[in-house]
Amino acid sequence: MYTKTTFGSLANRPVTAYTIENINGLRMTLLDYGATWYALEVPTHTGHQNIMLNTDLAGYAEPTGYFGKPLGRVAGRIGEGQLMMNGKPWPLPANEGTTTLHGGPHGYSTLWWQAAPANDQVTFTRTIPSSLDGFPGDLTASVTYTLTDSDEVHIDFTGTSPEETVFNPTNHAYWNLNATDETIGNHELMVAAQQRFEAPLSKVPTDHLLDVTGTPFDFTTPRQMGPQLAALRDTPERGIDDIYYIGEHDADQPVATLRCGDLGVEFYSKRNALILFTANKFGDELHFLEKKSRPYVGVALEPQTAPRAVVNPDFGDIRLAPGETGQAQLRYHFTY
Ligand code: FUC
Repeated sequence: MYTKTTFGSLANRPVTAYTIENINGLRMTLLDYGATWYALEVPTHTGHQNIMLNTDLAGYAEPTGYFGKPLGRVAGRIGEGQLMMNGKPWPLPANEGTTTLHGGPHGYSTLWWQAAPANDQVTFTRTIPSSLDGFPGDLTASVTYTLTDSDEVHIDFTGTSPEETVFNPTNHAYWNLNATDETIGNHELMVAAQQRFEAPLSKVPTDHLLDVTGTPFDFTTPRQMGPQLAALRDTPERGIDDIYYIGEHDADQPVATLRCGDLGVEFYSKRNALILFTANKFGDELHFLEKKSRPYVGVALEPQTAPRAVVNPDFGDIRLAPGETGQAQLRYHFTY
């Protein structure tokens, strides 16, 4: 069953929320603005507990308000604001210096979507003309969030365009599994990757992979995050904002797991990379409804094809041929 409520209004337009609850009492709430994953509430002894960072509509409308939002057409950073399409440069609008970040200034996260709710899922659809987001080809896109009775959320992305384009979406949910207002320092994290991409201060990755073994970036076996982050406090980033390279892997094995006490999230994806971002510089400029904004207030895990695939096909293929339907799936399994 789903319930539909008016969440608020933004730019004189009503924002609608859809809440789906499964047979175990697990609840997911979505917004049509930004096709946003607003909340995931687990049933506990003392009632429901939301484990995602969420904010108000003003916060979601900020250009960097990526909380729980889908990122597309291309998640991550495209350096020098340009693609190569059939050997020719295709300039893109930039939104971080000369970089095009998370689909650029008019990416998925900034748009209004048409919602089609059903018993256990909501599909958000829309067309994104090339003239709107600056990427090649008019894209017909969908983002479907499904809550299963086996306590999984599946996010299915599709995209198709009459002209050749690029397609590499993900979701930017931030997690904090604490019932009280603590940071993610007490969470235990596993990331099934032995390498991360080297990146200069621009965070646009190079082709060079760095071994994480024995470094504060090493989560190949479950590690408590606090001590790892403390070891990075004197680096320019003061934490983790890195692209882990997972490579080929068994899709039935989680690419990452996050735990805190009785609560856990397992992340499944067929794709070869995962961005791990620990909100290292968050402060008073942000406002979350249930947690005070500060460094490490949440952690984002963003499975995707390695952003470097934009320039180097050795790291994956994100091209979408004319008329072909691009597909990507993220799966989250919750334990509580
Ligand atoms: C992640 C990071 C970025 C950025 C964004 C909000 O994807 O890689 O650096 O801060 O989220």
